Amino acid sequence: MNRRKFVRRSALAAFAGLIGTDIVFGAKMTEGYVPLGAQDPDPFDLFDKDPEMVLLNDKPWNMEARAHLLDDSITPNKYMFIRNNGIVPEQNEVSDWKLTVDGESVKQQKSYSLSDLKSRFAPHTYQLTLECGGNGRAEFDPPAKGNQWTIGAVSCAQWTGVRLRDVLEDVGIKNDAVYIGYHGADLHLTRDPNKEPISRGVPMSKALQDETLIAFQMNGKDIPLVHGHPLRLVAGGWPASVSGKWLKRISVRNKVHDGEKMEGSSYRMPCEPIAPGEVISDDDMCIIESMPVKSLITHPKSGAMLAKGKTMDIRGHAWAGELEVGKMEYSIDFGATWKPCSLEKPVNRLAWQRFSANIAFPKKGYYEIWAKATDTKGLSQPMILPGWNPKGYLNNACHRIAVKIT
Ligand SMILES: Nc1nc2c(c(=O)[nH]1)N[C@H]1C(S)=C(S)[C@@H](COP(=O)(O)O)O[C@H]1N2
Ligand SMILES: [Mo]
Repeated sequence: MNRRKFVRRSALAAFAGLIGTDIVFGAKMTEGYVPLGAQDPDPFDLFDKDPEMVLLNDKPWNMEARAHLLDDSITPNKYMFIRNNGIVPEQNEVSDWKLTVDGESVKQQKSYSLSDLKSRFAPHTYQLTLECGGNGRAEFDPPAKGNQWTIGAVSCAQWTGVRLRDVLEDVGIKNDAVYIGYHGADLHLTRDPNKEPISRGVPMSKALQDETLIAFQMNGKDIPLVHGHPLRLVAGGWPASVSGKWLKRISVRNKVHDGEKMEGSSYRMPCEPIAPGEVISDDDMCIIESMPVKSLITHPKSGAMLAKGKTMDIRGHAWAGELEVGKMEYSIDFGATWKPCSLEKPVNRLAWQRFSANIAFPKKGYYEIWAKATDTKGLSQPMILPGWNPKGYLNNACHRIAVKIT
């Protein structure tokens, strides 16, 4: 048999293997053709996502929500954005999953099974805002490479797990501990087992907060595979990149964690503002910690129409990283004047807050509704794009929707 025929037969056999049955007329398939049954599955089905979600990338999988899909107080899985840096791990070995805590600053390395974690530590549940540091990147000019997130890389689900602090206390931490770093089970895109797609972390002060969890449930059920099943770190209010999925190992470090995507321009901002497009040295970049104040109008959907004489109910969510949102306002005159929205307290620290308002419009025509949140330290969202930076992080400009009064 010649080489070409051999390659063709093995390709056919591989396809038949993927599909799970013989391809009856396989010999008639054009060379190079990939049968539908062997192509990547529909990601909306695969990850239980609503078809209105927006797929940004398939290698790796990245998907964002649209503003009106984020209307629920507690984000359901179907509207939760997906941000992967590598390949979602296959999970056949969940029953013997182990979490290891090691590093220079542990007294002695220790491992826990899932049932150890669940039986030996008290469970806690918090609703936690997770926003990708690159949410809003699409608006930067000159453009920043990476997923072109618009506004939908944010979620606020309910997470249940044990406190990282309780586990660290059980392990025994030395006085020189500075930082923790996570290691997940996902594969690097090159499939090189010696490379990690991402390994980030937080300073001890954040690691030891009540709300920093090693979670095993999301919205009262096992965490969905793509969001970190069976175990993930959740540290709300910081760039979601610190919330490590598929958690296998936590290292307690005696220096700032130097894992993948901790250095260079990854998740770091110019310590002092720079001009758009300016080249900046790594030494002048600072690690992003708390996320800035931000908000989203989740109802109505942009483009809504309303009959003249009626008033419009708007609502949405606002959040402010480590802080609370203290004030929420809206404008219908391009930011010239602002009126107050009513604003609820968060259900717990680090959860987003519901706001609402009832708006009257003076006459027929086109309007924009702009929403602006102010944190408890008095910092507000900018009306236009904030400071340009090489990777396009931290765009917290006011969200706007268009409405027509007819
Ligand atoms: N192991 C692992 N953890 C990870 C990532 C990843 O690629 N691998 N991505 C991070 C980034 S950049 C973000 S924004 C969040 C996204 O979480 P989600 O996909 O559950 O919404 O997970 C973080 N944790
Ligand atoms: Mo992210």
